[in-house]
Order: sequence, then C-alpha cells, then structure tokens
Amino acid sequence: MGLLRSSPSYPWTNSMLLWQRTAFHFQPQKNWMNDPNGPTYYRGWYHLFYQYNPASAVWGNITWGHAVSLDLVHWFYLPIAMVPDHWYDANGVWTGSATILPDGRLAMLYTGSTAELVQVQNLAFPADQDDPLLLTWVKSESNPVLVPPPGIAPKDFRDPTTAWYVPSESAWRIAIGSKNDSQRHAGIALVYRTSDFLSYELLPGVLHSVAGTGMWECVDFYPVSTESATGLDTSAATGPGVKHVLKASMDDDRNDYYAIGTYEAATNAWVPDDPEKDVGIGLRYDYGMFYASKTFYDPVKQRRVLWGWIGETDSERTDLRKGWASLQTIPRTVLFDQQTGSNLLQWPVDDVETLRSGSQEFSNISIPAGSVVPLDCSTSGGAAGRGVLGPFGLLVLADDDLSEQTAVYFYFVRSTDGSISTHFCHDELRHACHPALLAADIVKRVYGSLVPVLDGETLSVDHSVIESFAQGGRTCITSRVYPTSATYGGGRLFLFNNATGVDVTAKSLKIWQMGSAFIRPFSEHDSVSLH
Ligand code: DQQ
Repeated sequence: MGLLRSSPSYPWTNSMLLWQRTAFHFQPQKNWMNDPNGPTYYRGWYHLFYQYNPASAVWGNITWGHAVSLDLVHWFYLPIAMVPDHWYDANGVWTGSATILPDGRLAMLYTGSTAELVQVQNLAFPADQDDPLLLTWVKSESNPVLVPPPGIAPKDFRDPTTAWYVPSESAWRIAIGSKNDSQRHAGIALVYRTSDFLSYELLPGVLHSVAGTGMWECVDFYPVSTESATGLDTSAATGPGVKHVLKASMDDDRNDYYAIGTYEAATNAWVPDDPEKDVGIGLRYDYGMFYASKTFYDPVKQRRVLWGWIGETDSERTDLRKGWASLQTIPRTVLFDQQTGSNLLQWPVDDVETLRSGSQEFSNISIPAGSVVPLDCSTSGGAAGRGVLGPFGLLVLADDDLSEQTAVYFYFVRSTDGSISTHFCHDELRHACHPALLAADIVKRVYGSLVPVLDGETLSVDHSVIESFAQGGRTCITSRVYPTSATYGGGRLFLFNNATGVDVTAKSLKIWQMGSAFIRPFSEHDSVSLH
C-alpha cells in the first residue's frame, strides 16, 4: 500500500481535482482526515470529531477536528477540539469515544501517543457542560488514566470504546483493542471497570480474542435488538431479544470486521454465534474502502448510527497537490437482520433523503445478453468478463463512450451440486482510464462478496465516491474513484448485461438527483437562526 501510494503522479487538471470534492459526504475544508471519533448526540446537536492534521494532506500531527449538525446531513465546522499539548498526547490525540452519563454530562476517553510513542488512555470533558456546541475541552489532571498493562506492548494499546453501564456492580466498563503475539498473533479486546472514569480496574481474561488476526484497532461493542427495528443504547440491558456486536478494525489488513454474539458481564465474555464467522475471519461492514468505523446511539430517532473513514487510493503526491485527503461515509443506520438472523443491515440514514430531487423511474427494462442500455437521467476480470449467468448491473460515473466507468454488479455462480450463489461487486478497473489519459497513480480493485439473496439495492454516487447497499444493506461496498471525464455534466448511468446465457429484466429502477449538503464553518449568526 505504501509503495503504491507514493508512485508517480498522474497529471490531474485542477478541474478534475476540484470535482473530487464531494457534495454530501463529510470532509474537512482542507488537509488530512482519518478515523471518526467520539460521535454523539448532545443537547440538540450531532457531534462528529475526527482525526485531523491541521498542517498537511498526509497523516501526522494528529488533532481532533470537530463538526456539528442538526440532521446528520448538513454540517458546520467548529474549531479544533483537542491538540497534542501534553506529554501524554505529544505525538497525537488519537482515536476515542464519547459516553453520555445518566445526568447528561459527557466523558470523552481517547488514546494519547506520548513523546516516547507509548499509547496511553486519557480523559477529557467539556469545559462548559451547558454549551451544546462543546467548543472547549479540558483534559483531566489525572491523565493518563490508563497505561499499557503488564504483557501488553506500549504501541498495542489504543482506541477506548464508549462505556457501558453494568447495574449489578454500579460501574462502567470500556474495551480497548490490543494483540497478543505470544498467543498466535491473537487480536484481543481488554476490558476495564471504572466508576468515575478516573481510576480503572483491568478485568481478568479478555472480552474476546481471535488467533491470527493481529492488532485490533477501534474496537466497537454494542447491543442490537433481535426483535425490533429500533437501535439500543450502549448500556441497554442484556437478555432475551438482545445480542451484542463486536467490531474491530484489523491493522493487518485494514478492514472492519464484525460478528454477532452473546455478552455476559458476569464472566466478562462475549461469545460469537458462529465461531466460523468470528471477528476478523467472517463478516465485514463493507467490502470496499472503509476503515476505523464507530457507532453511536441516537436517542432522537432511537437508532444506532455508523460512521466509517473512506481513505484515498490515489498517491500522496496527488493528495498534497489537491490539499486534502479522505472522506467519511454517509452515516448508516445499523440493525440486526431479523430475516437471516446472522448479519447486520446497514442503510444510509433516512435524513439524507431530504437531498433527493428530480426522481426518475424506469420499469421492466430488458437487457439482452451482451448489451448495454443507457439510462437517460442527465447525469474486468471484473465486470468485463462474461459468464453464462452474469455479470450484470449498473455502470456509474461513466462517460458517454464508456471508456470511463465503475461497474456495480451481480453475478451468479452455479456450483457442482447445482446450487446457485449470488455475488455482489464493484469493479473499479475502468474508472479514470480515458484512453487519452492513464491515471497511473490510483490503486484500482475489484471488490466483492457473497450475498444471500437478490432483492433490491441502493446506490449513492457522489462526485468521487460510490457507496452500494445490496439486499437491504446486507452487503455494502464503498469505492473511492477519481473520474477524469465523467465529471461535472459528463457523468452517465448505464445498465449492462455481460452474461452470455441469460437476458435480464430490470423490474424497477428509481433514480434521484442529489442536492448538495451545506458543510461550512459555523458562525454566530447560525446559533441565533437555528435554535
Ligand atoms: N488511527 C488512530 C489510532 C487508530 C488508527 C491514529 C486507526 O488511534 O488505531 O490516527 O486508523
């Protein structure tokens, strides 16, 4: 990855680079961003903090950027929330999580990387708990509140979770990711108990460990209801009708894996429902460019909302030239899939539908084997290969002559026993490859995964990012793309069927234009007019 990211740069024009700024995905005005941090809802505002380098478009000098929103769609940039200004975070204010206490106050735990590069956990709280914008942060005089325990390497102890309350002991617990190389390179989640967020007790054992998965970053741990379509507060009671999701971001392969299982506070253990689909070896939130995600509970709409970091796949040199790097996904609602009982469903928060306009509907479009059907809506190895039963699907961010395109498609595979499985994929190999140009500095891949059944799909296409949700959100794929000619008015949409043996009918297809969200600095005027 490092090698590819520093390969020679393609001669992007300013207008191409400008087009890469997105219309409704969160990104800072300039410079580098990575993990979402401490997302929360506080006194009328959704807060998003994020790993941010105020000085450059590459990682380093990590501070906490900060933005607020009334609806998770339109965002106001606020001043940087925390900077590396103490010995315990001199090398960076790294990832952390927010906990709302029963009396409404907020505690923020984050990892500090010290001047000696030791990872320690720190506590911060708002200087004024009555300020809904949470503009000023105070770091606790007790910091660091946690240092790596015996047996844990100094650089393998980071990213505290949101705390959950255990009523039987009138105390909170948090999990922190690490690894244990003496136990077959196991990824592990340590659990600490605290009643005041200042002093902590390491519980015996681990919440969970999976051999061979390496360092677990950005652990997330939360309950889901198996019976209702509402989200649960992180401290919701365990018991019938509730399962727990354990997610970890694998530093070894840079993907976010989750598993669903049962949590028992008394034994400090979480057990996966299906050990074959354990954390790091089974399901992923997203099969594309997606990492370091974090959820929070939204009490307003009683939903659990997921944020994920979408990194770049172009070169660092290009990022420096354009002056920024990375996006956040559209926030996604996360639910337990009651139909399969074995996975989560993710869907863009419904608030984003307010950006829709100019809907167009197509029905019963037949796509004969081997054909491409343009959809007039003003805007392989992979998809190019041909098999009896596919691939077929959509070509998005395509130009008129299809020299540039990203395919979002399905194909069926018939196995020797006659059963058919469905695959859902993104093929990035032909984006940014207009014949006159060769965008050599982009890492392009074909992403894909098996999906249980074929039944409806939604796609969000922003200027330089495609997020796909198949089968009601059972399988998700995110692609970071860099169009060279499918820009501005030049982006087109096509249906294609590269199967040799079947004609395909698109029974129903609905397309909306998306308006732009406003994402801009907050002003005094806003506080008067919005509340
Ligand atoms: N990013 C942070 C770490 C975390 C990593 C540093 C994940 O806290 O483990 O920027 O992308």
